[in-house]
Order: sequence, then C-alpha cells, then structure tokens
Amino acid sequence: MPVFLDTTSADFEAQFSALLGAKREDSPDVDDAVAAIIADVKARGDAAVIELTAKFDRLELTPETLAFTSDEIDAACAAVSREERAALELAAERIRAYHVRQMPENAQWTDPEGATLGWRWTPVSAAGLYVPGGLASYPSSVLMNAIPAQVAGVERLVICAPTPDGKSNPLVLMAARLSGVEKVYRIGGAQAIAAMAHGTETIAPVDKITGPGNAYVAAAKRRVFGKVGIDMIAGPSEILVIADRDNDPDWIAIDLLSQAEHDESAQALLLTDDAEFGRAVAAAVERRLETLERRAIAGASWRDFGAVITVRDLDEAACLSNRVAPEHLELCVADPDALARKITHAGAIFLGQWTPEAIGDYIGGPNHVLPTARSARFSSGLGVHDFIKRTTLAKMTPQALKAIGPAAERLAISESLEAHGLSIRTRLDRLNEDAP
Ligand code: HSO
Ligand code: ZN
Repeated sequence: MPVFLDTTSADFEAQFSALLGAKREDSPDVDDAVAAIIADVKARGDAAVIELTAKFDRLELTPETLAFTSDEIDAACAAVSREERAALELAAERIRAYHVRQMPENAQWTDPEGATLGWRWTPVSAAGLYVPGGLASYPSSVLMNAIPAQVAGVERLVICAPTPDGKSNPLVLMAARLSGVEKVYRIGGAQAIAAMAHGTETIAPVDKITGPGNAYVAAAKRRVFGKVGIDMIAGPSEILVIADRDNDPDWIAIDLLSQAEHDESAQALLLTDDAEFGRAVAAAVERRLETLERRAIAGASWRDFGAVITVRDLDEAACLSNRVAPEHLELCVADPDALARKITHAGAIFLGQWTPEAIGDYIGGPNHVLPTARSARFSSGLGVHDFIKRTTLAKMTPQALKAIGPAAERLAISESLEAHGLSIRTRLDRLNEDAP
C-alpha cells in the first residue's frame, strides 16, 4: 500500500517532507572501479576496451568488429516489423518537428555608443550517445537523444550500446539509422564512456556524451565531465498526477503504474481534491497490479514510494507539485491550462485527461529525457540546447571605443592589470593623435 496523506491533518508537513526526502536510490560506490577502467582505456585504448567487453559482456571483439557494419544494421532493420518501423518513423518525425522549433536565434544589434554586439550558436562537432543494454534498452531513448543532436547540426554522432553475449536490439539499430547516427559500437559500461571521452585507435573522441546508464556509466560520466560535456545524471522515473473526481480511476491508476513499472525506485504520486476518488484510484492500482507484466517492479515502487495525497483544492495541489518539482506532471482536471499556469517547477506537463504521460515517452514530440530527483527546480529536459553553444560577438568602432574605453581602462587599473589598461589606452591615444 502507498501512503495516504491529507493536507488538513496535523502531521501532514512532516509526512510530506519525509516523502520528498525519501532516499529512493542506493547508488553503490563504484567510483574506484570506474577510475581504474577509465585509466586503463586511456592507457591501452582498443585493447583495454576489448578485454573489458570480453570480461563484462562475454563478447569477443576485435578492432574491426567494435562497430556494427552497415550490412549488419541493414539486416537488423530488415528484421523490424512494418508496424514497428512505421511507429518509429512517426515518432522520429514528430520529435524532429518539435526540436526544430527549439533552435534559438542568433542575435546582433548596435547600441547607442556604436558597439555592435550579439551572439551566435554553433553545434558541438561530435556527440556520443550511451544506450544501456538489457532491460532499459529503449529505442525511443535513442530517438530522444540523437534527434536533438542531429537537429542542432552535430556533424558526427555515435552510439555505444553494449550487446551482452552478442545480443543486440534491432529496434535500437533502426532508431540509430533513423536519427543520423554514423557508428554504433557494441561496447558498454565505463569502458564505453572512457572510449568516447578519450578516444582509442578506432573510436574517435567526442565532445559531448549523453544518455542514461547504470551506476558505472553514471560514475564514468561524472569522471569524464570537463574533458567532455555530459547531459544530466538521470535518476529513477517519477510521475505526479493532479486529478479531480471527474476522471476514470482506472485511467489514473494505469498512468501512475506507467512510470512505476520503470524501476522499483520510481515514484508515482497522486494529488486529488476528493479523498474518495483517491481511494478509488488506489483500489484500481491494486487491481491492475494483479495482472500487470511488470507487477513486481511497479508494485514495489508503488508500495515503497507511492502516495495518494488529498488536498483542499487545486491551488494547493499546484503548490505541493511545485515543491516536488516532478519529472512528469499530468493535469487531469477540468481546466488544465489554468492549472498549468500555476506550475513553476516540472520537467514536462501533460494537460488534460486525453494526454497520458506515455504519449510523451514516445510520440508527442517533446523530449522524454527529463530532470529527476527534484532537479526540475533548476534544470530542463534534453533538447537542442544540449548540443549547441553560444559564442558572443563584439565589434567596436573608433567612436564606440572612445565612448566606453576609458571606463574599461579605469577598471583595469583598479585590478592592477596594466596590459589590459594599455591595450585600450594605446588605441585611445592614437585616436586622439589622429583627431584634427
Ligand atoms: N519515461 C522514461 C522514458 C521512457 N519511457 C522510455 C518509455 N520508454 C523517462 O522518464
Ligand atoms: Zn516511461
């Protein structure tokens, strides 16, 4: 059973704080092992990657077989059913259309002093995407990571996807092909992150690494940060649903379970202004859990971290939701647009009862790589911004330098940086000499 809270009860604050502060993930300390793997790959390149892959994935590779060949990818694509291909293509198209609109504009203007200023966006040259093996090998995540990079104009995009015992996921390869990925390497773990960050004889280094992974991958991403850029360190999935009584309890129940089934540490929360409706949803969850394929995972998540919270009204629900800053927020209420205006911290908002969160996981268009663990307070989901950087521009005319240079010189002198001051003064002096 999840916890049942009521904002009118005296101990609500304590219970809610406990819910917010619950440590959902015990991250094993793998940092020493990861440091050793990275050092090994740095020192021995391909040989280290190949040895580690044999050890961890029981797969014997050579420098020639590190990456899938184009023929192998063709064969994998041919194994994908027509329906799956069509679904993946529609998803790719919609995700692309959304992210194209995300591209920010360059800017340039001339201010009253005559200084021309601005900025210009340029893509990173090469990006590497990590795709986990096993249970969490999601083709949809390939699209969500690769397409923003492609839209941003990243020239070289590669994937590392472990294939334990040589088993690969054809849909992952198909998604890679649909999103302009140049090479897919069949390697994983910290060794894959190290190879992408530092490069080996056959794997060219990239500038930015994105994508989810296990504790080893997360630790490796933290360690290579600085040498390369990384996206976020994603935690277990979360969903918060705000629903009024005019919903089918079963719909809400299954929405909660849709994120609970990702991980035993996932968190699903329901906020409702009707206690009876809350109990009906909880009962529907139990019914669904009797048959759901992933009932062991979803059930554990719901039991350990789930909650049904009765609120006084929807305004209070919005306030509490903002304190949670959930990864996903569903607004199943009569006027979802009005309620959405009160939401200040959430990774993604799904408005109205016809917008289940799962639409956003696959096909809506927005990205499904979103901030977890309350980090929506200060960060956003993956997008084209993660693959571009801003270069600032400044151009002075003699008049502009004359107008604003003396203040710069003054500050340089105050900072005891003589050459700084002189680089301005010499020019100002010339302008004064040249003046009639
Ligand atoms: N909901 C997950 C992403 C995903 N769902 C992939 C299905 N496949 C991110 O929180
Ligand atoms: Zn999901």
